[in-house]
Amino acid sequence: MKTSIFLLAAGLIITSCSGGKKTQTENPETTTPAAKMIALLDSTTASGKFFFGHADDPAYGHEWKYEAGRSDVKDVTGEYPGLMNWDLGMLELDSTKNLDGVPFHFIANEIIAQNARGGINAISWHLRNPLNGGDAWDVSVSPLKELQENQALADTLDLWIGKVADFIGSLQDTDGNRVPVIFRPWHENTGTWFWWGAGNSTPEQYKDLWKRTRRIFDEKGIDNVVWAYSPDRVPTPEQYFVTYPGDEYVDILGSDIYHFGGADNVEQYRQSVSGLLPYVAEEAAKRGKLAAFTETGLESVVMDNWFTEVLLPLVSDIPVAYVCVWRNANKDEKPEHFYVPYPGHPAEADFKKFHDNPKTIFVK
Ligand code: BMA
Repeated sequence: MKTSIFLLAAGLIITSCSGGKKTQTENPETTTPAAKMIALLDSTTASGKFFFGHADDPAYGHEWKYEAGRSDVKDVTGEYPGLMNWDLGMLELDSTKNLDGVPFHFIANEIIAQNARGGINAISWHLRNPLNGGDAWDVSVSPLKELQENQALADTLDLWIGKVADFIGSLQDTDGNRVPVIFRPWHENTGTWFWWGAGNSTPEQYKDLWKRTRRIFDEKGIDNVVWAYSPDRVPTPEQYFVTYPGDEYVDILGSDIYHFGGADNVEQYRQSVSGLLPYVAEEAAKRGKLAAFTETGLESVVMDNWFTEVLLPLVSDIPVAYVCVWRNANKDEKPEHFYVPYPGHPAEADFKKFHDNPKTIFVK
């Protein structure tokens, strides 16, 4: 991977990116927004640093909502997170706001602003269940088991995927260039809680879903997506690849692993992470892909030293391009549901220390 960056810098055309193909002819892939972001993430990984990410960061925090320029991460550290995660759930229904009430025009503007300040953006999608209209967690019916025989259902799903493709394709900077984003659809599929997850689809049906998604994006010529595969924890590392769609569909190998149970469960969390992420990173390197810790966190940050004593040592030696924690829901809605400390929280000083560590990337 390093080689390709040097060659790029020297103006030669070679790519190690999207689709796993390496070509040495004139290749538009080297100049697409996606290819540029892959090169950036590649050099970040090579430098031993990682982007620190936070979901919905400038939209709302534990004690505020929609205050221009505000962010709980910035309130504590003085900088924005290096990565922001955004969710497109409800875009498929033409709603103006996502499932957590964040307006889609706000999301688009903030993605563009984050890109302009040198940060990066990732997108998740908690979409509705296309078979019964329930939410992403509605597993009472399994659309993927019926997709082959149910053309109306397939049409709905294709339409929904197309809307997300159009939204992502519409993200442009002030020069009119598409803004690259990491898209990690169909996440946490090794868990049983989403309608696309384990128990609600076979591995083949799940892989077909990825292929369908890629086909729709490719047909629309969307060239600003870096594709991330992000299953939840798996019992053995080998199981990670049971639902893997294939190297031609994926750029980033990631995983979502949360720390549940506070101080009593630190060892369990450590084992879950160190039992999988190093293997994932090694596989990524072998396949010419990137690795990332796509979602993690300790809800309410109930350990005052979690960022520097638990998370940082755990990921320090694993070559991941980014580490993302989940959102700081507003206290009026979900008072316990936050993953970075806000001013006055007991973990504030530790998070500041985490920010000051040279390995973590935040942006001004
Ligand atoms: C979940 C929770 C939910 C939220 C969803 C999508 O983990 O934070 O409250 O609706 O993510 O952001």
